[in-house]
Amino acid sequence: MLKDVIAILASTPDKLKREIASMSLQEMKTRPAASKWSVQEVLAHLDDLEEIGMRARVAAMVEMENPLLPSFDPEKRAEERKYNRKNPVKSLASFARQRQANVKWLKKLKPVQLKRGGTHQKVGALSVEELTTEWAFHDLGHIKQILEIKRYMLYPRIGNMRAFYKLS
Ligand code: NI
Repeated sequence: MLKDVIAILASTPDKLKREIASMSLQEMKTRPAASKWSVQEVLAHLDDLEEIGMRARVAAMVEMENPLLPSFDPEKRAEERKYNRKNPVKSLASFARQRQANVKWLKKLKPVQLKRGGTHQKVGALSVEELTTEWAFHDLGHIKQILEIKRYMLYPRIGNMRAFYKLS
């Protein structure tokens, strides 16, 4: 049941740990561009959203009849919750703890529960299955973002080979 999705969700904390293992605190705090998040901010975001963006929404759909799932603005939350002051190692540890519990919980959901639904304030109807899949999709996007930050870090050091690459 959603085996591929659960596998992604379960593997994300270790993937993140591996990617940041070689980074200094300063590197993790550095934004690759003025408008792009640093690794520190990405990790704080994942830690912060694990409950309100994901677990609480899935739980509401399982426990209630077509609940309204409130929307929120990630950029605004990043400012309010001061993501740029969070300790990235602590954020990752907290995210990993939550994720481990959530994977265990998700594995216990029955097929009939996966079909239950709710209404997202902005995008409308959603099922447990869709939101759980989006959870994995969201993970991969942020892993990709961290890889991109690491590419930004190497870019100035590749000399004339820069001509072959354009950073997005
Ligand atoms: Ni996100």
